[in-house]
Amino acid sequence: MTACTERHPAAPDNNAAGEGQKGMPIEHSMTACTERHDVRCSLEDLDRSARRVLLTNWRGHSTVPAARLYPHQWSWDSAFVAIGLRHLSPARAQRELESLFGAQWSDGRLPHIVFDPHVPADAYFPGPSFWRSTAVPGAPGVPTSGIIQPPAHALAAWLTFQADPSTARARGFLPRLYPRLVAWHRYLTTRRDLTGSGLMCVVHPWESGMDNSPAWDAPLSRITPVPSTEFTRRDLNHAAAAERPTDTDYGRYVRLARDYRDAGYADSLRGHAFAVEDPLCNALLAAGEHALAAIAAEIGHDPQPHRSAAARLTHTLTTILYDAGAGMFLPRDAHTGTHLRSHSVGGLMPLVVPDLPVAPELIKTALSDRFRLRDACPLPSYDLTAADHDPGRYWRGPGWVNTAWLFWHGLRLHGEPALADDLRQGLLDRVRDAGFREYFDPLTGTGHGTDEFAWTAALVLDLLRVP
Ligand code: 2M8
Repeated sequence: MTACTERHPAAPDNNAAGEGQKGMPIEHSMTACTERHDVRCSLEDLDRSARRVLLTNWRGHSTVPAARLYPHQWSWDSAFVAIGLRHLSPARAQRELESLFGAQWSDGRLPHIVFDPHVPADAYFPGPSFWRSTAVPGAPGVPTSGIIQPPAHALAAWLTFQADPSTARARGFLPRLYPRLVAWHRYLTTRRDLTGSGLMCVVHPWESGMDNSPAWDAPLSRITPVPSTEFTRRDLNHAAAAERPTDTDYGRYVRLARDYRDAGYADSLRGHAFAVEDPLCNALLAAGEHALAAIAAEIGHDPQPHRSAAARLTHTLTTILYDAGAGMFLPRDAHTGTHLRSHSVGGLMPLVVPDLPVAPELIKTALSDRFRLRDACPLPSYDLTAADHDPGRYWRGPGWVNTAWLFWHGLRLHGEPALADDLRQGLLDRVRDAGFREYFDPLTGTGHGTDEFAWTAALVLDLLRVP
């Protein structure tokens, strides 16, 4: 028996923004299917289920990734959520991004979590009392974390605008967001260019979005873990330990975050024990500069500086992080100057960059035994042939819908519509069978992590609706 994902009661009407496409209130089209079916649910059911997840996770101004495991606003999650939400309510998709940028720091940093003050303090660790952001000059009044996440926001803002230009223009969406996006990219290209190479660094595995990736094992092994007796994990209340990071790795995450906090969130190579030039983040930054060029042109600013920045980033990314032998990009340890020779999905993500000179090579690698694009779905987060590939543990093997969506977007950009369509179909089938899970065994399709996961729902909606 396969599971239809539309098997829970309808969400309460918390549709504060209220508007769906073509003026239709979102909740009018909501009906609940309470059955499990012997056959796959229809695409209409899938669409309805996805909308329900986004309604349930909406908090009046932004969307939580998952009500219990992640009960606040996460940065790159909101970018992906906006990409799906734009099909339901363009205004709400705009608010998703606006509320995130409302918590931007004065140095341009966009925090990885914006905490909801109404959520109990012990619902998530590390919470506001750990990060102590409100005591930092230049941080907003609302509590946030002090680290960042991959810069998917300019791309999301441009896609959101394109869904409904007239609403966006009426709301002044891009003129208000553009300076904030520029400040965000400036923070990344200046304060986070820790080596002077022209690439940004992540200074914590959480910043990469692929937190527990084996790619970080080598630089992380230099970090002394904080003993697990000194903190209380909350994630294990909501997810199986076998699917989450170990206590030792958590202790290292806590050490890095604590040291950053205690240094006043100052950025320097010496100050960061963990510093990595990451292909995924730098690729999103380059793709984001292309999006900023389009945004600038739309609102009457000069797009040329963004085009130049995109070309510069693309060249530097390819020159420094592309490894011809591996046929993919590899992260570089900023302290040792050496590539981290593990094959994670992040190394395929530069396919989102228009004009990438090595797109065919990346696609070939995606089709190889390491990633098996034709039959492993979603694209595995880590090399299927590696001895330590773990199909159920977060970011150490399972496939995620967001990285698969980015690759799908890249396939379309680089003239591979047939492969893109197959990937799209595979993703929809996976979610129809297993539900809106956080991640999936790429070979069996078994769902893992939390359920009702917002970016899975949002990106399914996008896949269903983009022509
Ligand atoms: C996961 O990360 C958070 C920390 O930021 C966690 O494990 O508690 C990652 O998958 C990350 O990419 C994602 O943004 C976040 C919320 O979905 O969860």
